[in-house]
Amino acid sequence: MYNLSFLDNRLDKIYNKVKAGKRLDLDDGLILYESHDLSGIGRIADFARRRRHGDNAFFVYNQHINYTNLCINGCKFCAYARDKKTGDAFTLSIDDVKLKILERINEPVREFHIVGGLNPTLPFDYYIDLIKSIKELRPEAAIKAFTAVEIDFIAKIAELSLDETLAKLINAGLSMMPGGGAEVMSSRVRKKLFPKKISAHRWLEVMTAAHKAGITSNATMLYGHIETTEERVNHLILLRELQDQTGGFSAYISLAFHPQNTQMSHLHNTTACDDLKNIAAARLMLDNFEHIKAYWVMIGEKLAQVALSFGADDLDGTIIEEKITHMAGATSAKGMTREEMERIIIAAGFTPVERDSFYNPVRRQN
Ligand code: V47
Ligand code: SF4
Repeated sequence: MYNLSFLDNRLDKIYNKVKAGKRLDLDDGLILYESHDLSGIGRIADFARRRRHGDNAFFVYNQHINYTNLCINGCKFCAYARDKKTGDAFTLSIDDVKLKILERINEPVREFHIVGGLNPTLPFDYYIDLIKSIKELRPEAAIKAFTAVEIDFIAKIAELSLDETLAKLINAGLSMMPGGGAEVMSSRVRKKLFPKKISAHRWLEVMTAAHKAGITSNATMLYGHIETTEERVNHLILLRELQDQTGGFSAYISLAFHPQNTQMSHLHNTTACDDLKNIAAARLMLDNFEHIKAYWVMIGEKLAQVALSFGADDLDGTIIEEKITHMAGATSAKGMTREEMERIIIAAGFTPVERDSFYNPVRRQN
């Protein structure tokens, strides 16, 4: 395992750095994305992955709740949002949310993943009640809710500072934040695809405030649209720098762009090679992130299984009702059972470890 040879000899230098625990730089990141030695990149990422996690592969028993699809941001890559009350626009009342929780109350759900659009008709109390009512029904489960984009919006609605808003949400039961909304941290891409969304600077500022307030969060990158390789690598470096400062990121997830039903439907879906490279490059560039997810909803169950040998150590969750990617044409299942999750992990040669939101093992299958 320790002596690897590569088709692309530029990978020798990268492997030597990784073995010595030295940090990769922008040029190394560019090589990882540009090289066609896919198996070589994968083997280096697998080395780094096994050094941290051996053959453990994590997943969580979770439930997604999308509380509204009304959104004022109009991002061009989004198939989920509606900008006004049309037939398929929705906002869940607190009772609707409770019903969704009660429908699955007999299942061992350990995490609620709650995200939605920026809906200006919802008052601050809605967000507090949403969290409190879930916590009342499911005190043992963690609530991972609201991207940095939503937190910024909720603070404006509440007319409170970022710190005050976070404190109230945490007091209501918020225990973690998902990593969405970062997209690609480039002002060029932002201007073209999501000009109304908060800037990269603000996304990082919200995450810093959340970490300082004592909660962890995830981080993402949306790739496979108009971003350059350099913009991808810079994005990873920005995440790494923040992680150096706060240590508050728990996992990184690369999000493969799905073009169907978006304003960019002329673009192609990402390829398997690009999906795997994104996961491997993240494992190697993000040397201070413990967990790299292969989000099976985006890349499909089969490629997610392969991604476990390309640097990923986590398959995210069972989910059951995913909307955001499926509205943009995802062909993966809408959910997986615990048994399916364990089956694909074992078939890939890894040991399934069911975890909670904070990566404490809750069930291990040997
Ligand atoms: O913020 C929107 C992205 C994100 C599309 O933190 C799209 O554990 C692809 O962040 N094609 C939501 N992506 C998903 C997300 C996430 C998922 C799973 C786990 C976690 C976590 C976070 O999806 C959005 C946006 O960046 N997105 N539209 C699309 N057409
Ligand atoms: Fe709104 Fe998020 Fe969709 Fe952008 S990606 S339009 S912020 S729901």
